[in-house]
Amino acid sequence: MRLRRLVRAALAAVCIMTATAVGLSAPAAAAPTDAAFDSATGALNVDRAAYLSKHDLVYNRPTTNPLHGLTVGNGRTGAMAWQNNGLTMQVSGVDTSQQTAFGAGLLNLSTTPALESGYSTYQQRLSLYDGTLTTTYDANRTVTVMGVPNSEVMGVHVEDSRSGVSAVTLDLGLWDVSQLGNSGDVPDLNTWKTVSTYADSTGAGISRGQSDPQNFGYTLAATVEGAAYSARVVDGRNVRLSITPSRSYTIWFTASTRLNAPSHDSVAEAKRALASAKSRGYSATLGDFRSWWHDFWGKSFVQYSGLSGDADYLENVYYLSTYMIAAGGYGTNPFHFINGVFRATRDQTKWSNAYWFWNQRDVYNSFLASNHVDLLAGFNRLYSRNSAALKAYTRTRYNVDGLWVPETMGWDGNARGTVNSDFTNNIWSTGTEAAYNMYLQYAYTNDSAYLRNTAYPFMRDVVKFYAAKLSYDSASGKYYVASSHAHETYWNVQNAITDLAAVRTLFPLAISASQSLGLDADLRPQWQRIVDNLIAYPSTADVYLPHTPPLAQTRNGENVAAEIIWPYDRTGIGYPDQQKAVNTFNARPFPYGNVWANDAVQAARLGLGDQAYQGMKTMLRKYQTYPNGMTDNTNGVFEYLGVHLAALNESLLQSYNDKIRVFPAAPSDSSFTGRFTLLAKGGFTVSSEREAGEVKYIGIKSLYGKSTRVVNPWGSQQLRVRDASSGATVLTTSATEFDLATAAGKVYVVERTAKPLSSYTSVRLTGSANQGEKALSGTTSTLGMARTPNPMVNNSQLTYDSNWHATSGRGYGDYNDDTHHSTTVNAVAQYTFTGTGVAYISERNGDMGPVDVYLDGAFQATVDLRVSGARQVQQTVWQRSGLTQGTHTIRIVNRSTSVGMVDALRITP
Ligand SMILES: [Ca+2]
Repeated sequence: MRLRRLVRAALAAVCIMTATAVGLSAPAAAAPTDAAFDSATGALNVDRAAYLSKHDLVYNRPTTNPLHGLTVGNGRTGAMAWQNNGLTMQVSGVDTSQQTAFGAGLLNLSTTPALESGYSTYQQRLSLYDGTLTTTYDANRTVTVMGVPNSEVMGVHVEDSRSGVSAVTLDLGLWDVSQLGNSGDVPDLNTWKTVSTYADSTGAGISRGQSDPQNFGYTLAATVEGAAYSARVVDGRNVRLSITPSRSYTIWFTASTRLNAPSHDSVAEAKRALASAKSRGYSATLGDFRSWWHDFWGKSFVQYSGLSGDADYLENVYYLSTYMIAAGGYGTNPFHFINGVFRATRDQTKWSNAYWFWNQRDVYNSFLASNHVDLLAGFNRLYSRNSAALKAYTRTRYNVDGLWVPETMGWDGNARGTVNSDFTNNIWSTGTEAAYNMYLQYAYTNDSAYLRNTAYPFMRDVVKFYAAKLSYDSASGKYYVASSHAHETYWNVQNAITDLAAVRTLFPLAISASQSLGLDADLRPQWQRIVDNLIAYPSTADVYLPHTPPLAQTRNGENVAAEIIWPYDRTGIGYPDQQKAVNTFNARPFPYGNVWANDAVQAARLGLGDQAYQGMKTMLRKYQTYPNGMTDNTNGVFEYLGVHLAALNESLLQSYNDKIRVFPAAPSDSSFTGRFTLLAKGGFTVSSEREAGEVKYIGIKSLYGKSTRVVNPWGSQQLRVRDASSGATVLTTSATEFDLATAAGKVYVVERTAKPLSSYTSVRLTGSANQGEKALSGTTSTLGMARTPNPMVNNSQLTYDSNWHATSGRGYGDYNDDTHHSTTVNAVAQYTFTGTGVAYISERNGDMGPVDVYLDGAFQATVDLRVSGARQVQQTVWQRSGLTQGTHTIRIVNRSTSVGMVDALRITP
């Protein structure tokens, strides 16, 4: 994905952070005495309702900021909720417009007197386990957002026992769409500027895109259960339900799509879907909805905790991110990496509607291990259903009988975004990534019909593209790539490592699949000849290179050479070139350089547990800026959340190379506790626990009866494998790896002979509900909101003129490990706050100089930031208290060509 040029330059300047392993001390901890494996089910024994309640997002004060709205969804439809004259939500559906580049509309529920008046306690809770968003005002008002599971219908249930409520109003509306820009690549934008409305005895709605020739478009509509109401059209883009005040009622709303509606009639579908939900009723539907989410969470489990709470924070982000992506991941179209189903910016979108594969892969990768292969299947369908169009275009563009996939692809397979961009127009490797994902869908599900009918034909055609496009050097007898892009970062280069990795990944799989399926025997010799005679990866003695040197101009911020580690799976722990891969990782040019940086996943793959842990923290410090888990980054929304999911999974379990390896990249700190039940390639649900540095056991449930290979987590200590149902010992070994034949449905326990599972006390994992705001140490990242706002304002929140520069990741101990600085006389920084006092926080150092501080336009003091001796951080260099409660502006003006700096402000309420 293309970064804007300025951003790219700035990143190159400031990303000086190196991937240092932090010296986590490991004090001796008591050996663990309990274990949670359930030998009967072959999974961890978890009270999920209690455990997941630890990770509820809780706002203890209302937010009026749409960008901070909490996210609630049902698999196809999502809403972000905030308070603006009652409950306001922007509704989005995964199929509502061309890849959801446009939002569906706004819903507002208001009462007289207002919901948010006359109360003393407030709590809004996103319950991940139930999938619900509940707002409670005192003990007499509760508003619960939920939905019909995996549908285009959601609901708002209100319990309001206040006396004297005189009016309840539900508004559905759109913003002004007359100036709408064509960010959605829509054939006729007028179809999206035209809004129609209805209001009748069944409810009211608004529709857009009704004449879209591709059958996109939708109807946002609502009705009421449990209270009388009247419906009316307010104006050309707003409709209203006036509801008779009642103690208990439910508003059902839908963003019904033409795409998924019979005869593409979204108005009829909206009315049908609303009537259906109303007929089923709130109580039964809530039960359905909770059950759907409970089943979802029952597929897997992770615990990644300790390290003074920071690991727990990463675990919280894991569950929240899983929820957010799944909440919009079951549509006809995939969850888009930016547009998703959670937006609060009306129709405004930062990127087009097209799918950048590099970014989509981040969103979806984790769902293999977390046992939601059906989610990845939705992403794969985008490519498989367009395979005919892609093959036709490959013929047109390359005159090749094969399949090339555009890195940036439209919903219908169009390549406009790729071929019109210098960044992407010569990338070849995307087809392999798409084909490999299809193969992995097969490998995790054992769905041989899918392999035969969908995955293998796609793989074969991508292989045929490469076989036709590779060059052959008769002098050396080697196949090579004459000219392609090493992804977006090096253009028109020889032997892009991504292409060589693509061939080494896909060709052997295609050969093997063609053999097992008994297909294309005539093609196999050529494919094998290419594999056997492919040129080596470009490299020095120490590191892999992104392409044959000399290195081309850098065009984007991707660590291309490290791609062979992940997602191409060509090296990792235990490979002969592991050290070279580690060197390549350590020498990567853009550490954590953008919102889709997958460094932490690669660190985990290389067994660098502390770096994977620190890398996840670094990504959140840099990008998780909102208390709902989301980001203010202008180049992405959901990628860093997906990368986080994959990095955490790969820290706990790896199986990409058909070996089950538990805790390959756990943090070294002895306070770390890891537990999981995750899906391994080949069809095994694998459970294990690691506490105080000790791996207790491995539990393996075989889904399909395949054989696997297991890495001994205790080195060469003797272990045995027990059949959990009979208790019989299947094998005993001291080998560092061993093969395990399994029977479908059976559970196996891998345990040390010296300390078997039976020596642990059996426990059930539980937890208690979160009640407030969480913070990630050393960062400004928070989840949830406390009753009173955080008094700290980071440097990133001030307004600066162009003479200031952001610096981060220097490791000196600055607040959030970042600052702004200037060496320009009269450079101005300022910030407007509400409160009675302010403190200015900066470093002091020998190379720094004077700055002037103004408050509300009046000069306050000249502050000298120079100090002799060691650098001092987070110093309060000036402060003022006792101001009139209200709005004030602090201005900081640099006075010299020495360094002036802002690290943070601290506001007194
Ligand atoms: Ca700072």
